This record gives sequence, structure tokens and C-alpha cells, in this order.
Amino acid sequence: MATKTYTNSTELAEPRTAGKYQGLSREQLIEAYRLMYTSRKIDDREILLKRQQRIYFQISGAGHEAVGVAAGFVLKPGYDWFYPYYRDRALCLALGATPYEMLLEAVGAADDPNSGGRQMPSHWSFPRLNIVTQSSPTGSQILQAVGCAEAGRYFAAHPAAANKASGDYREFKNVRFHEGEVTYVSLGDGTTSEGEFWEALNTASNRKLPIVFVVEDNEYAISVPVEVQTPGGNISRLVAGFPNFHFEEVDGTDPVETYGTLARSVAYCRAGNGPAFIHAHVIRPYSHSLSDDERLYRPDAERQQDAARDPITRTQMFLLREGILDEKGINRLEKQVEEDLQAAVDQALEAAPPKPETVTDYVYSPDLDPTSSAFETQPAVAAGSDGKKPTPKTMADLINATLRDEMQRDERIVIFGEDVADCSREQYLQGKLIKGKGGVFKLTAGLQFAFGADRVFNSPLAEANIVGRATGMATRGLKPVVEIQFFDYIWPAMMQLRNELPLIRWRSNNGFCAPAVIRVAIGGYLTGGAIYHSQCGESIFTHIPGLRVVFPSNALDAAGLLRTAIRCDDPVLFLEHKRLYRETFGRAPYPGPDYMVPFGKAKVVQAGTDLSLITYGAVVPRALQAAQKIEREHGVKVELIDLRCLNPFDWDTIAASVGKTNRALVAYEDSLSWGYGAEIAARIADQLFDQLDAPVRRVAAKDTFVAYQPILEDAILPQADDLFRAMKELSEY
Ligand SMILES: Cc1ncc(C[n+]2csc(CCOP(=O)(O)OP(=O)(O)O)c2C)c(N)n1
Ligand SMILES: [Mg+2]
Repeated sequence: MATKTYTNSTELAEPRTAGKYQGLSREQLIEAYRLMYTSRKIDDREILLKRQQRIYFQISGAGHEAVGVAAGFVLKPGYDWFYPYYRDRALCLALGATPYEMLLEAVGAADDPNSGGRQMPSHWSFPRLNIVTQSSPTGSQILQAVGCAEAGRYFAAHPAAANKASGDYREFKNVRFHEGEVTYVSLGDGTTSEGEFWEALNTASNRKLPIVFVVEDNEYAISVPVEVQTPGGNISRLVAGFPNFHFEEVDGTDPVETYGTLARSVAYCRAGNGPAFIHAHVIRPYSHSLSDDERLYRPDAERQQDAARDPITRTQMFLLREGILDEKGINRLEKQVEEDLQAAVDQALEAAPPKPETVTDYVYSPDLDPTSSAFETQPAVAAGSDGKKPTPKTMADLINATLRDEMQRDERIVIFGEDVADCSREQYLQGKLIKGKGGVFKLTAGLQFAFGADRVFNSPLAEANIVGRATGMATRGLKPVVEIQFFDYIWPAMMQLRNELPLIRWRSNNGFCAPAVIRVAIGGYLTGGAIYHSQCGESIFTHIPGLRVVFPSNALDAAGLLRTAIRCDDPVLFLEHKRLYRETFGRAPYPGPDYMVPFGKAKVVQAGTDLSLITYGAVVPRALQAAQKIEREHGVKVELIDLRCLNPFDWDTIAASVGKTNRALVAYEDSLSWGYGAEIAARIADQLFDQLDAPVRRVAAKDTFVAYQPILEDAILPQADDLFRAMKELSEY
């Protein structure tokens, strides 16, 4: 197939492809063949090992070797950045990964540099080469690659931001960036159907990012052919309208042609013209994986047609035809590859497996413990003007002030999300024509104005885009503090939140980490908030290992916990109750720019002796009201515990309290069944059984969604009266 080239933007940067063989030397062509052959032989050997039950899974890069080697030749390991997918074995070899390192992952060895035995084979992660930890969901790498490219550009514009600083996450995060660096991301033809693919093209195009997208089109996604995935059957045609891109479509089984394509595309990106999109037609000779038999859905004739384009035989024939290697030379090269591989296999089969007691290593940062006293400081409240008492501020005020203070202190912080900017059309701001918005709840108001549009900006209306990009940026060392406008709309980001952000550290065995902060407006009691502006659902996230979850109930805690979230070394979901943003309850004076509350430390809002009430968020003021009433009317003294932080949570405070009161009531705003309180109740029943004088009770919302009509909302969400009733019953039990 001839190479088609078409560019949507200005001029192509100077191609480096002059001369015969697209500028590749004879030595490079031999090296290309050696790498391709090595890649294929590792696959063949792994298939054998799987059949012998010496390894536990296999997925091959067969048929994709030429494009991988071409990309590996053009891009620079440890300089450019890589988000490959599982068929990119040849790319990783070309960048400097060794067969032994790959086999260590296949056997699941402790010394596997990719994951320490945590991930399947062909899930690449080589920190020294800038190959970023890869997962299994198709397409979740693409938005992260976008964030990675954005981070590179940011550090180039703010080099001082890369400096280390002590006392927070920066102490442990080495930032590396280079002028003109390019981010590579690859995916299969089927994966172009994922929404995240389109969300990534959107931002790469809009921001003219230096990122090379490589679609390795083998015409199948397991058994589903390309025409079912892609209307018209050709992805190049569909994406051609995106501005700023350099597009090429190439026969990706031809290493020389593909090298030319990669070289032109990378040059275009390095020169700062924008992103490139390479559509490489490849083959898949070995079924999808060892768990698949393609003969069930592909007739022999089709498979034979593919085989005629096999990049290995094709390149071998090319070397012979061009007189670059003769038959003897080929044989010698192949024999050497096979001998080296045998040695690597022997060595890998001897490698020690990981120790079972290490399974929870690197779920969280081993370097910085956000529950430690280092994150415990006292408020530094200045007197108000003319010596009067300082004005109490709302939660919204103090969150905004904390963001402002931290942005001032740490140039690595960037803020983005839907509507968070003061105004995307900056000329209106500069002309002082408008005041600016700064968030639908105005939590980020004034921050773009103070820190500039490259630090505070609007995202497209796409939640996966927000979290995926934040993950990529945080992997590079930035501290994205992004906003999800309503908890009710967090779900498009769920793949990133469940399978990516909190897993970067664990699955790479501490090779990478992504301590981003995701702020989310959550909760009901809004009178008219209805189904889609009232949701809670925090237990879905506290169920995810690796993710810290915080849920403050008042202004001072919100400020202290947000600062801890920003300075800590783990990803944090920071839940802000909309109803509490501007409530009179829980206002506090500005506590100064260093006020922090450690994670996992509850607050005893009111001490008591008769009953422990464990809660958090907007239930806290309602519980306080009920507790005061029951003490007034019945002399029952309730100990009210505000957890503040849900993962980790403060078991010690709960246990000490229940040990004293012998009665426990757990209350939460979310629907009752399977909610956050279920875990707390289960722990109390399990570990404090001997100390209980009554069953553990829960008060929560009905098992439904929150309705619009206020009468229904009242009936659905837990009210002070419900809490009062439960307290009374439990105290009389
Ligand atoms: C989000 C998601 N859905 C489904 C799967 C299961 N799955 C693994 S690979 C694959 C097909 C991928 O096809 P394509 O993108 O064309 O890549 P190829 O394997 O053909 O190189 C599927 C459906 C997955 N890993 N992730
Ligand atoms: Mg495919």
C-alpha cells in the first residue's frame, strides 16, 4: 500500500527521511530485523511456556513488530514519553527493554521491573525509559498520554516548578522534562470506538499538543472486525477533520515506509506544530491471545492473505533482496537471537517469585504518611481589622483561600474542570469587561485571574478527560487539583477512577505514582436538587484501594484537609457537600496558609457517655441538632463523632467511644444498603462485640434516589427527627 500523507495545518517540519531506505543505514536495517525477530521469538517462546504452564497468560505482538521498531528508532527513550499498549513488545525492545525483563513479567517474578509480578505479561512499565505503567482497559492510556504531553509543555514554560521542595509530595517526585519532547500513545483499531479516544483527540487538537497517536489496525478487536467498530471501515477518514494534526496512513508491516512516516510525524510534533495521527495497517497472525482461536471466525483464505504480509518474512526478504544480509548472515543473526533468548528464559524461570507479605506494599506512598503528625498544625488566626474578632468564613470561602495559598506556594499546581476558569475568552478579563465566573459554585473564583490561564483553565465537558489528563499530569510530577462539577456526573470518569488513578503506584510496584486531587461537589438537602444534583455514593470510592477519600463537614476542616490532600503523595477524592458550602453552621475564620488536618483523624464534635453517633458530611449538623434535643428532653448524652476522612478512617476514636458508651449509631446521607456505614457497623460488631449493650444501628437515606419535590426529598434523606428517634430507641434498648 502506498503511503498517503495529508496535513491539516501549516508546514511540515523538515523530514529526516532523505535518501535510500528513508534515511536508514544498512546497520539500522539489520538492527531493525534483529529486534523484530527477537520480539517474535519471545512471543513464540512465551506461547510454549504457557502451554507448559510455566507462565500464566500470553498475548503477542506478532504482526505489529515493524511499526514498533520504527517508532522505537525515531523516538528517544528516557527523553520522550511512552504510553504503549500490549502489542508493543517490539517498540519496548527497540527502546531498550530486554527480553529477560519481559520474561520476568511473564513468570511473575519479584524482580519484574514492570510490576513486580502484579500485572499480566505485555503490560509494560519501564521507568528508566519513560515507558509509563500500562493497564488492561482498552483506551484508558490515551487521555493520560494527553496529560503527560501537557505536563511536559508546562514544565518547559515553568522550569522552576520542577524543583524539589521538602515537606510535601515534591520531596519524593523526580521531575524530568525536555524541550521538544514528544509523547507516544498507541492503540488498536477496536479501541478507537472508546469515548476516551475521542476525548483525547479533542484536547490534543485543541491544545496543539506534541503527541503521536499510533493506531495499529489489524482489522480485528478479538473477533469483531473493523467495519463493525468504525463506520466506513477506515479510522483515518473519520478523524481527518480534527484541526492541527499531521495525518499519515501507512502499511505498518513495512519497517522502512513506517520509519519514514514516524520520522515525519515526530518532527512535526517536536517542532511544536501540534499532534500527529498515524494509522498503521498491520496483521494479527496469532489470534487475539492464547485464550482465543481465530479459526472460529476467520476463514483460512483470509488468514493466508494476512500471512503474506508478515513483517518478519517481509523484512527478511527485503534484506536479502537488497543485499544487506545474505542467507548466512540471516541465519547467524537468528541463531544468536535464539541463543540469547534461551539464556534469558533459563534465567527468568529461576527468578524468585514475590513474597505474599508484600501484597499491600505501594497501595499508598511509602514515603509520606498523610495520617502522621507532620500534617497536624494549629490554625493561625489573625485578628480582624481594627482588632475585632476575625470574620467567620464559609466552607466555600476557605476552600477558595486554600487553593489560592497552595497555588502561591507550589507552582506545580494546575486547576482545570468544567467552568472552573474565570473566563476562557481572556480578552474579556483583560479588558475588564466582565467579573469572571470561577466555578458553578464559585469555588475557584479569581484563581485564573491571579495565576494565569495556563494554571487555571476550563476543560471540555467530559469527565474522563478531566481525570485521565490529571492522572497523566500527576504521573509526570504536576499536582492537578481538578474539579468534577457534580458527583452525579462523575461516572464517565469511573474507568479512570477505578482502574487507573489509584492503581498507578501499586501496579507499577512503585515505579510511578499519580497523587492528583479530584474535588467533587456532592450531596443533597438542596430542596429541588432532585435525582441528578443530590447524589452521594462515597462508599463506591472508599471501596477502591489506593484512593484517599475525604468528606469534611465544616469550613475549618475543609481548609485543613484540602491542604493535606494537596501536599500528600497519594491520589485524593475530596468530597465537598454543596449544602455546606455557604451554611451558617461550621463557619470559621481563615486559619492561615499552613493549616492542615491529618487524614484518618475524626473529630469528637460533642463528648457524651450514653451513645456513640458516628457520621460525617451534612449529617453532622443534623446529628448535632438531634443530640442536643435528646439531651434536653431525655438527658441522653450522645458522643458525636465526625469522621471527616473516610479512607483512611479513625477506628481508634470509634473504638474508644463505643468502649465508653456501649452503644453505636452510624448515620450517613447515602442510601442505606451497602453504604459507607455498613462497613463501620460490621467492624464494630466484629471487633467490639463484647462491649455492646445494644445492636449497632444505622440511619441513612431510603434505598432510592433523591426526588425533586421537597416533601419527597425530606422523606428520602435522613433528617434530624430520624436521628432523634434512632437515638431514643437505642438509648432505651
Ligand atoms: C474497556 C475494555 N473492554 C474490553 C476489554 C477486553 N478486550 C481486550 S483486548 C480487546 C480488543 C482490542 O482490540 P483492538 O483495539 O483492535 O486491539 P488489538 O488487540 O486488535 O491489537 C478487548 C475487547 C478490555 N480489555 N477493555
Ligand atoms: Mg485490532
